[in-house]
Amino acid sequence: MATIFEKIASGEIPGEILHRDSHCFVLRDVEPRAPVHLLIVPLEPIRGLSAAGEGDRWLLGHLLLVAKKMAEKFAPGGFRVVVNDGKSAGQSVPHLHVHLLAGRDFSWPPG
Ligand code: DGP
Repeated sequence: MATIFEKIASGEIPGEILHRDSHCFVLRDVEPRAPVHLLIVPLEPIRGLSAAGEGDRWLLGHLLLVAKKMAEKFAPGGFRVVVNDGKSAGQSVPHLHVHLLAGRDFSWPPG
């Protein structure tokens, strides 16, 4: 079954796309945890980081570089990048995505 992110990428479900290239797209998180909360999502429906392999090396780097590019535009004061993987980490959508959070101070370690 297609994930919510595949449906947004295909246009089946509407979503404001802030960036799109041939490998990924970026949208605002529907449940923002910070004033800036973007999701960088690969078009390839990899279940999560733990399902990525050696062949995904370039794509994984690309996702981080797109996060950096988005941060230059939306998060000039600093940002945090998060990848949740699996139930205990709170992953709710089984499609790899990078959270880009900014616009407030973050505690460490994260909760
Ligand atoms: P995670 O918990 O790491 O799997 O993050 C999934 C995020 O996806 C979560 O913060 C909420 C967001 N999300 C879920 N459904 C939608 C949707 O339909 N649109 C958007 N923009 N975000 C969604």
